[in-house]
Amino acid sequence: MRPVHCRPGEKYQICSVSFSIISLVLLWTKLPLQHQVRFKENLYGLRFHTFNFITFLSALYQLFLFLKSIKLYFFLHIKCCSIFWCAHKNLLSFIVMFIEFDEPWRPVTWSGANKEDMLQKLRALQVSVPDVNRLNILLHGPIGAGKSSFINSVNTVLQGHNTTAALADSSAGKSYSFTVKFKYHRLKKGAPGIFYPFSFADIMGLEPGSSSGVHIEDIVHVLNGRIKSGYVFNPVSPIAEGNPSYNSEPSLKDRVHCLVSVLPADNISLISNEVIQKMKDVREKARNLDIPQVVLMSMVDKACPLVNDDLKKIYTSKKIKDKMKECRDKLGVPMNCIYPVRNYHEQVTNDLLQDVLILMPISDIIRFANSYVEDQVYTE
Ligand SMILES: Nc1nc2c(ncn2[C@@H]2O[C@H](COP(=O)(O)OP(=O)(O)O)[C@@H](O)[C@H]2O)c(=O)[nH]1
Ligand SMILES: [Mg+2]
Repeated sequence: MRPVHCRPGEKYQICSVSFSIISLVLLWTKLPLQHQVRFKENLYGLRFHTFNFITFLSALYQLFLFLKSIKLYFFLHIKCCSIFWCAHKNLLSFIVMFIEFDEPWRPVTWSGANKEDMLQKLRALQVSVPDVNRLNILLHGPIGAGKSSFINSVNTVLQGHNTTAALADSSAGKSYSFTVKFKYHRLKKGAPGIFYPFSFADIMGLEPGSSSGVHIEDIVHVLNGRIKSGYVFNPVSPIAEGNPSYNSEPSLKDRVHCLVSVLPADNISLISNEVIQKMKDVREKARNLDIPQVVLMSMVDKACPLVNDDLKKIYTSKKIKDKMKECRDKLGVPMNCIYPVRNYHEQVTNDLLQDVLILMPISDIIRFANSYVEDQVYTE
């Protein structure tokens, strides 16, 4: 039998069309990312990842080349191919969404031993001042930022299973605040009736307009410990002195010992200037009282597909760093006060990476609060 000989151009066409078919099949079947063709390039210390988009583009381009060049000579294929390769490379540098740093810019030990170590420190914690039986942490921020979810997440990490300490609102519209009652949430510690020496208050969300959301004066009262647990916020007017929930003689144990501002990473730019200004005002009042402050950036999974895929990339994702810089600029806080977190909101079982990421800010918040209490008593 006579052997079949292909001309070089034909060979290229066969390769080209096979590549197109494989790429389109990969795309069509939506295989998990790790099974897909990935192109990686190193440029100025940044690693570029290309996903479905590039696979799709190259498949289309190869198909186009094949159809167009059926009647052309081989050298034309080579030329088109090099043009395609240059275009491909340039395109890579424009896909900023998937840019990743080679090394994490904030080191994290993602091990079970580190998690246990942080948990152990929290279990062994004792407030430095005997008169203060527990540290009060106040969370504030726009509605739907993930404040209640963060309290639930901390509880979930400490208990080791799904919890609902501060009910999170899952209504889609998010036009009103779900948390109206002022209440410090205590977190159970092993045996019945025993609690961790710290508690969280998740106040009604900050909303634009003076007649909605919690009144700024009420937040200042909370900071000073003048509002008792159980008070229902009135957005129109702040608490009156004669109110039974008004504490006219607050002591150090009633005050807020750490203020936590919560911002959602996925839509920081959409938060109105009015709400940001309210948050800045609260922060200023807290600063005047020397209360330590921390910023939590929630919804990191929604903001960055890389992080949604693998939480370990939280400090290598350029997108997350950019979002943190946006928080820094909006609120005027240094980067070392900002912690990105992914709350437990749909999972019902604990995840090591998520636990470590939640324990990092919590350990610092508790340490800052404890040293604030200590400073208030022992300085002077
Ligand atoms: N994807 C994602 N959703 C979150 C996260 N944190 C909270 N959520 C969801 O966002 C919505 C609002 O959260 P919530 O805690 O009630 O916000 P709050 O108004 O600040 O207390 C809820 O549906 C949560 O399930 C997060 O880190 N990632
Ligand atoms: Mg809430």
